[in-house]
Amino acid sequence: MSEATLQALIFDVDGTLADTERVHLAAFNHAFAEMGLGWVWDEALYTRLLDISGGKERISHHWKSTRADIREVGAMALSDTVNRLHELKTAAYEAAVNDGAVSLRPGVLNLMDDALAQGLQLAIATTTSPVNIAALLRRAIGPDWRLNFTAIGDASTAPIKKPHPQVYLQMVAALHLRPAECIALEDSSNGLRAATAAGLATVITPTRYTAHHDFAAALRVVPDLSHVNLSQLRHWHAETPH
Ligand code: XBP
Ligand code: MG
Repeated sequence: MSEATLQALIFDVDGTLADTERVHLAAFNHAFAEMGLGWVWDEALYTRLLDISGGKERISHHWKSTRADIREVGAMALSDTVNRLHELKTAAYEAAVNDGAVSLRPGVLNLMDDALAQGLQLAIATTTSPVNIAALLRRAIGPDWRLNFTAIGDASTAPIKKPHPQVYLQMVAALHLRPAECIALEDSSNGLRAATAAGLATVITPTRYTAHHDFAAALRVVPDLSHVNLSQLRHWHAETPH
């Protein structure tokens, strides 16, 4: 039984706070059309591409693995094009979220409120861009959404993306806690591997994009957080060896 008490929850964003990937997918395809690339990612392909964390990394991976002409495009031109595509994609995603295309998954807000009311700290550990987090939480929580979080780790703070533990290590340090005093909440195997590598017990809420992932190392796998309250989390946390 653990002697560490639970003091913080660290939330992933895409797939955990909200089921966002279908909106990310539409935004990628919008950017490809704007640039006249003729690429269209369908659900099946995108589900496979989600093994690559990070939108820019995903575009580069796809380009390198599908387009023989890549060799003619100089490195500068390649990264410039990828950056431009990702800018267009991020703008389209933000506009869609601001128009209400995404809402928080069941139970997320209640668990956050529960945790804050009982003196726990909250943090965010995501691969995505800061503007995407702000759009989602400003709409779901309100203009003061940042006040709920002690720390936010994202693509701007942690360039080495999941499954590397960088963003989780940053958050544990920012919380001034030990990994044993935190629980991570994730939706994907890249996220689970990153949190586990940072020493964090992890609760998984899969989405249709990640239901086939390997979650053997998870503390618990639940359909969503609608049936997970803080005393439940404390109970599971107490079972973890520290
Ligand atoms: C999942 C990701 C992100 C999004 C796209 O993030 O891998 O890259 O798919 O967002 P999370 P960007 O760690 O929150 O699950 O295009 O901004 O990278
Ligand atoms: Mg995720």
